[in-house]
Amino acid sequence: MTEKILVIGANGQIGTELVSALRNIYGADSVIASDIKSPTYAIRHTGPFEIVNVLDHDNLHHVFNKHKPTQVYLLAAILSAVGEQKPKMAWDLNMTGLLHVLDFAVEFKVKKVFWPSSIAVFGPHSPQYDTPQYCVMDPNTVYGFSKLAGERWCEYYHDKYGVDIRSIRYPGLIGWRANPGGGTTDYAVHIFHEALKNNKYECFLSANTALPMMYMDDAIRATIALMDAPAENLTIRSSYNLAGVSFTPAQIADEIKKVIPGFEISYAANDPRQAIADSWPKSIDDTYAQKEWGWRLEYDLPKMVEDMLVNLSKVA
Ligand code: AKB
Repeated sequence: MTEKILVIGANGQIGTELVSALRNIYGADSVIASDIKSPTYAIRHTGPFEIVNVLDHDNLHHVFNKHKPTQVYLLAAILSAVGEQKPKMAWDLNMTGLLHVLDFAVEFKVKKVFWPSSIAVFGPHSPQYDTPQYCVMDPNTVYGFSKLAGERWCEYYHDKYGVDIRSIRYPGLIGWRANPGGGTTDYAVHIFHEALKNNKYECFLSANTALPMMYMDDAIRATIALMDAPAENLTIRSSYNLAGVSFTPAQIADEIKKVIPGFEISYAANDPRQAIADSWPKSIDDTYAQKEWGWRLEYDLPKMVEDMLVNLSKVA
């Protein structure tokens, strides 16, 4: 059967890269990119695009009806930092958008659905190091508890209605092709842009704030690997932990200095994103992803820093 893949929220940090990876695998015409805004340059020139508002039930229904997708990736979301400024809007987008897609997945018999969760589902009472798949979860950001509630809905639709939903708790994602939009881990992308442009960066997190991160190439590979995994191997229909690589702002700055010796980092005090970062795990245990769908990380910190600087300096 030919695949028809609908990517909702295609203009964002993950969507930009995922659409091009999926178009390489399935062919341009099989991947319908969609977003509430006009397409980015890359997406516009490589295949079909639909304007979609996930909160608009009829508009989204029309797009499902028109394309009859076999797979859907729902990436539209408000992230942690912006979510704290617009809590009701974040809850609405992150929840209502998901419920619309889950309902249409049932109605249109979509074969597989992907929905991203996050390390933000953990909270101050979760174990901070090697945070396990199953543990206390008391997220204290709207983004975090919208993702945790979303995970519960995903598992519910799988168990009650047979929706083949797959999900990853992404760490902070770092890539050079697209910018992040409104997260707590965004510093780890901005730092590269500023290092190349100005040789210095003022970080909004403190020097020793460790967070789990992942290079975008690994994140895209993980996403497609999970979607390709045989359904019978997957025991988790909420969302899989993914460890990535954990580091602090001081550690990434030291790694950048190896390539750009004059680079300087300073730290801004009293940024509200510090409290969010402090409530999240410092490292993650992803044993289930390794065992159930063969996950292996490729990019450690030095390899990621080198690849970011090489590629960003070509496009900057
Ligand atoms: C954020 O910082 O909000 C996101 C995330 C970790 O989910 N990058």
